[in-house]
Amino acid sequence: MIELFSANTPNGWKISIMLEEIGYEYKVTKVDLGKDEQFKPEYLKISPFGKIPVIIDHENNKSIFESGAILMYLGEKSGKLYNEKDRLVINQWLMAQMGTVGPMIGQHHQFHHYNPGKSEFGEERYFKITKRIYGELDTRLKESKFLAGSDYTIADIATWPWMARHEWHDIGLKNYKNLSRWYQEISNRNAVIKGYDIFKNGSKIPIL
Ligand SMILES: N[C@@H](CCC(=O)N[C@@H](CS)C(=O)NCC(=O)O)C(=O)O
Repeated sequence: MIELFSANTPNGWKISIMLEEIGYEYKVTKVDLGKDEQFKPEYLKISPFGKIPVIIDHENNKSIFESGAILMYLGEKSGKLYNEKDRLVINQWLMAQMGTVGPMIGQHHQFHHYNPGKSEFGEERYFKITKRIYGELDTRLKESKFLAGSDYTIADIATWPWMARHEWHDIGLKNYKNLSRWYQEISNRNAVIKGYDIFKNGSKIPIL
């Protein structure tokens, strides 16, 4: 059984979606970020930077932090969504999500959604970068059905949750034809619908 320490955020949804996709038994332990539960000494033992998500694999008592590392672990363990033939390409798109898509769009959330009016520089900078990311993903998805090729993989699972915040971005996902096609196709998957509703309180995926 896998225990997932998480919150209702894009980085958290990545792992509940993956666990639904591979059909593993799991339970979610909520980490209340608003109450700083991520900084409790017990939690810092399994998450040195005080972040969600983390998993504990109770089959072997391993704990794993960093969503990309967790996706790779679950992909290898299950033999699903991280195929050998495309691994080099999957790794690149996964790392691009970890290093660029998530951190940059995360800043856009901070300046544009949570703290508008506090920094014109921050708002403009991350709006522009997020818009560029939309364009870059759209270009990739014009030539490729999924991010790492013809198969749906952990690279898509890592990236889709950031697009599921598209209403916060004010960029207009609909205007990006290939990115919209990809977003819609993944949004229709049962595992994604279930994994998005991580705390089983009826959360629905934002429509296009
Ligand atoms: N690179 C990390 C980022 C995780 C991350 O930033 N998690 C956020 C929620 S989406 C968090 O735990 N924030 C709490 C904090 O920074 O205090 C990963 O992908 O696992």
